[in-house]
Amino acid sequence: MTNSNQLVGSCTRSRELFDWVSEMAWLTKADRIVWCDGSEQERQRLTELAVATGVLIPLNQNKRPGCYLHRSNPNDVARSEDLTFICTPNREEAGPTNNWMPPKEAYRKLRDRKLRGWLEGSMRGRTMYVVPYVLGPMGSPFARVGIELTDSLYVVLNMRIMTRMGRVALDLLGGSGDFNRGVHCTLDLNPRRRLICHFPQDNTVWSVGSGYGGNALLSKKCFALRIASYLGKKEAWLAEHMLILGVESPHGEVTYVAAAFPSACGKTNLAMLRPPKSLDGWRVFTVGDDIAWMRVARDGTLWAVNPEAGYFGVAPGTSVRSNPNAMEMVRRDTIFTNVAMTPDGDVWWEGMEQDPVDGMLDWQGRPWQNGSGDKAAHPNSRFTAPMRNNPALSPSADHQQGVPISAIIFGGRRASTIPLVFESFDWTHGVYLGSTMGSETTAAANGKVGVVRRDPMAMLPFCGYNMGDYFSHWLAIGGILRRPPRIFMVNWFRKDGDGSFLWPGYSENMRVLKWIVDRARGRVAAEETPIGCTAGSSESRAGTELANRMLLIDKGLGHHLKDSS
Ligand code: OXD
Ligand code: MN
Repeated sequence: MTNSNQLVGSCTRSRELFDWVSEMAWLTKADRIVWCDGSEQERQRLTELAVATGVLIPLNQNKRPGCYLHRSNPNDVARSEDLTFICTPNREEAGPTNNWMPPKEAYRKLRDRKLRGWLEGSMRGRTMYVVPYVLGPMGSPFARVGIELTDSLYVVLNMRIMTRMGRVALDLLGGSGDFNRGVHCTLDLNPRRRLICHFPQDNTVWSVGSGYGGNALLSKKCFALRIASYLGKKEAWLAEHMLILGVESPHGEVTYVAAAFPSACGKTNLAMLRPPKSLDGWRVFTVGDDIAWMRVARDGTLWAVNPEAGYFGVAPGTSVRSNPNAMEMVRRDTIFTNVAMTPDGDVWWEGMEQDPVDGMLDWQGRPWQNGSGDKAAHPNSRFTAPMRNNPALSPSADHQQGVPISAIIFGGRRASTIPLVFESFDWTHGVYLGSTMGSETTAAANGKVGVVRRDPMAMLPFCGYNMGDYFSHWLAIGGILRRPPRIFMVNWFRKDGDGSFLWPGYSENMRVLKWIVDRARGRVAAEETPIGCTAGSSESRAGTELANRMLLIDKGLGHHLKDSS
């Protein structure tokens, strides 16, 4: 039974927040309510509890200080797109690409006492954590407050890394009632009682039956993309599934680029890219690796912030060659999910480019035999790491106004048809390219992997309203941009007749970025073709020669490329 005294210690000045937490505590019958303050003592206390209850397994603290392993329920390893709903008053608002449920029906299913709603009494014997968080840099006009109520310690500890979490959020909220209301309960992790419901009109998300990141860290896909895209449409801004990076030239000039790729198609790697030696003097800095909130400034330029404070990256395929900065980043303060464990308490995954050692445990904690054909790490195993540990973090990552965007890239995973890079003729054509984009599915979502599907702007699973209105919104934003970023399309994943990747990818993508930056700054000419503007023939010849050379040097690279995150 909830003790209302426990709510008194909440330190919120928001009556609406207090009342809402009380209402949810009453509905779920949580035994205890813990308001998270984001302090270091709290981290230690909750981590100890997570270890004591088997939620986290400590890794070798000499090798990986502050690092832990979590093994999820094997039925709960990826986003559940089929169980994700947009609950708007009418179907039209959710549009043809979203699952739709009327809000009344969703609320009834989850909370109606007579119908034994799934949340009714769902936290009996459990603790309800109140997780206040801020999306966007502190002090930024972009910043928004969310509150996630959850029964999962794993979620709390991940939210600490992924967002600016704790007292800072309550301070920012003050007495206001303007916050995203997120309710999360793992129930019994039964896929038949799993639902992720979004109520854009109520700025609310209710997610039950899953502990997986994209379903359960409500700040991420639920608030920062689905709900935020709806708010962006109402308030004339964009919430996008995009990384943000800064490219610094040898002369110290920095150009910011945002890039949309579907899940597990290389956003984290591109955002953290270390250029090859042959492009000495060029550097890449990460502003964000997954989500961009973008606004048109008074002077008609586009500015972006990363709403998050950490990265929830795909582990397989991450190596010293593919992403040296990520390998350095995950040496400390990282929660690994569903990777393999070595006998000395370190982590391992396919594509790490280190030989597996004897005596490893696979992602489910079972002894793993090299050569058995089974994956040691789950293909969608993840690391959750704070952005401050990224050696390539941009000094502007916490900038209140964000960074000015000069170029936007759209990219899918396509074995054929789409060339390495080309530029749209203008904003409208760029919107057309983004909206017709296709990509092969990956392990980031449940379902078949490797099937080409349309994934407009990499937002198919994340647009919180009608996709047709979303395209109109992009066109309308183009109408108020006085200096629109140039829009490009890329494809790192094209294969030859033998099934080998044609482009080496990873650090060599710097060559493509350089061309994009040079185009955005009006420094190089391009050839107009029916599909758009392409690199002049000398550049493309050089690119093809380079790709061929790389393939000869390392025919085996294609194998690793498949797992890029
Ligand atoms: C992610 C995803 O986790 O897109 O970022 O699935
Ligand atoms: Mn993503």
